Amino acid sequence: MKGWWGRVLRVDLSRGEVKIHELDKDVLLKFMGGRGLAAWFLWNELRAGVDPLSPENKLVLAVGPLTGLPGPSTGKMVIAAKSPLTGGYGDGNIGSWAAVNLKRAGFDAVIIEGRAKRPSYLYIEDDKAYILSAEGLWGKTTFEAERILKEAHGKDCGILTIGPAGENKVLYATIISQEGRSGGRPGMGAVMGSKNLKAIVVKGTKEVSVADKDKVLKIAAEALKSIRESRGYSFWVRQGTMATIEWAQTAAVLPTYNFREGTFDMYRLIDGYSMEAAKVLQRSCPGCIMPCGNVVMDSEGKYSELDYENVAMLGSNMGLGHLGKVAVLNRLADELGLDTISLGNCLGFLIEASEKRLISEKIEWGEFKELRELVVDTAYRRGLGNLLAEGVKRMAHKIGGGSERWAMHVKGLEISAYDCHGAPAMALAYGTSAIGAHHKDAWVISWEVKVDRFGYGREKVAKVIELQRIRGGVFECLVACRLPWVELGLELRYYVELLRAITGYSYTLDDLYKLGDRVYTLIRAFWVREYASSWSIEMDIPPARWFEEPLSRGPIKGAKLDRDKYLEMLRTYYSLRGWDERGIPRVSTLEELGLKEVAAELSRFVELKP
Ligand code: PTT
Ligand code: SF4
Repeated sequence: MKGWWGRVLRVDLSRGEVKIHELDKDVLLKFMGGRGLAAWFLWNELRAGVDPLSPENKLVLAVGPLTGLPGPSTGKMVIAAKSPLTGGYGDGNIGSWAAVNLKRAGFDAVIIEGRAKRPSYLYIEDDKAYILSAEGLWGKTTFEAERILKEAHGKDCGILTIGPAGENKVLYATIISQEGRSGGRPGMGAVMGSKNLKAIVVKGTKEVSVADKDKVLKIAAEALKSIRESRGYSFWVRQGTMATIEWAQTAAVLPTYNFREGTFDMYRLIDGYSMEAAKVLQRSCPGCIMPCGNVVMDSEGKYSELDYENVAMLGSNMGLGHLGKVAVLNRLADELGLDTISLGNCLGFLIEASEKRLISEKIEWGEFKELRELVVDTAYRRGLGNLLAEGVKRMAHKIGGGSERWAMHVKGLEISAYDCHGAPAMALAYGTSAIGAHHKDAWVISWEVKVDRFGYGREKVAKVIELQRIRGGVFECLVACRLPWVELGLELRYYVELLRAITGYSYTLDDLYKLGDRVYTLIRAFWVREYASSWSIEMDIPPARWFEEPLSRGPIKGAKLDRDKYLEMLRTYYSLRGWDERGIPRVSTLEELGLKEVAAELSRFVELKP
């Protein structure tokens, strides 16, 4: 096959074995790569109810036909496993030289299972892999571990590592690369830690064979030209995702004080302009011509790479209006291997719990010194850090006092940095995202704010599904960064044309949309199988705060969601997706998407409607 190797590397850490096996062509055509392949492996290979932190769980790394080839921002990969935070399907998308190298090493995916007896790391190089000792690496931060491994294996390899948070199985520990790229929000770092796997080092030098090389180069050059000449290009290179702080403030969706408000009085102190003034470096994922890794010097004199989500969650959401200090917390999260979004949620929740006297400790909004200590304690599970390490859903369960109403999560995954008091479609996007409350699958809020702020109509539901197809389906399976399309309007036809030139198959955009629907429905089946009789539509409903406590200030003061109307939207969503009124895929839908065998398996756990 062209564009794929048709090969998977399987690593059994318990037995200390590595094996290579062929991948069925039909599976590749049906699930493509990245999230599609990962979901297919996890569906087929995991027993329902498996403990996510046991050796039985599997960690999948998957690239796609576009990964690492000439094109718009293709240095990305998907990392997936059953999530210890949510108990459902979990994944993340990371930009790293590890992605490019994995493709060049001759594999479409790596499946890691078992648990090593001693701390280990995986070294992959051109068709081969070795499990090596990580004795001297265990306990190191992600930055230290990556530097040591670079010295050992050379600068030309790609490296993924976990920090102390992953080692200590913090439920939202992530995997870090290149001192500022993070992947796997729903605890992929904890899964790696549970396997005693500190790092994955990849070196690849093989040439990927494509169907029409000249055409690939031509389309890639046209796409890059279109990116460079786009209207927003120069501003994007200046501020990247950090421009969103100002937009979110204006739209009153900037998470503030644990999502109590959507505006922050000190937003100017943490916005894209403040970042520009402090910027010392610009980084990017491999081969990207629209770099968005904006690095500032933090208040402790160290480099910290900032993104919107990080700054909103560790800044306004905790009442901290000081960019240098926010940058310290962000850099610590990267060094320790903690997801900034979940961390900012957990800390905001804890401060509110303290304010409401549900815990005895006194923690104030914006108190940097205490927050800094709590971040480190979380990674090591010390004191209150042990509570913070569990995520807001479990924290609320432990603290009680009605705190579940303002524990900001869906399905156990903490909400990303968009307040939804006045954004019903975005609330639905969180409610129905494939991994819990993450914006990656449908960042519908920018469209919603522009087009119809407070409506609950059918066109909003259709828009959420359309975005889930493209963002959660197409980009996650190809695998490529979605930002050239989202931020600079790069037309989707470039991706389709590239895919055709790479694989030689005559894909259409509709084929890719169907792929998106297939993968989304397969992931839904995974969730339902895990939760079986306890599955309920409550799983798709965002936290009570947005329905019960109106915004007390700002341009949309008084805004809150309407529960009945949200439920109506959810019913329309299920119906458009071909799922029943419980949000469970119908047999006819599964069959139509080529998932007949999934229907047979799922019907062992719940009764399926025709
Ligand atoms: C992603 C999530 C995001 S989404 C951000 S900022 W964003 C946070 N970044 C973190 C970080 O940094 N350090 C840390 N310790 N934790 C972090 N948690 C948060 O993780 C990221 C970019 C961004 S920046 C976004 S939107 C886009 N996401 C893409 C995606 O999901 N798919 C895709 N095909 N392309 C994407 N392009 C963009 O990539 P998760 P990255 Mg990320 C420091 O991992 O688990 O998906 O969560 O991968 O290489 O850091 O690039 O305003
Ligand atoms: Fe990476 Fe940003 Fe480029 Fe996307 S736009 S590939 S996230 S540097």
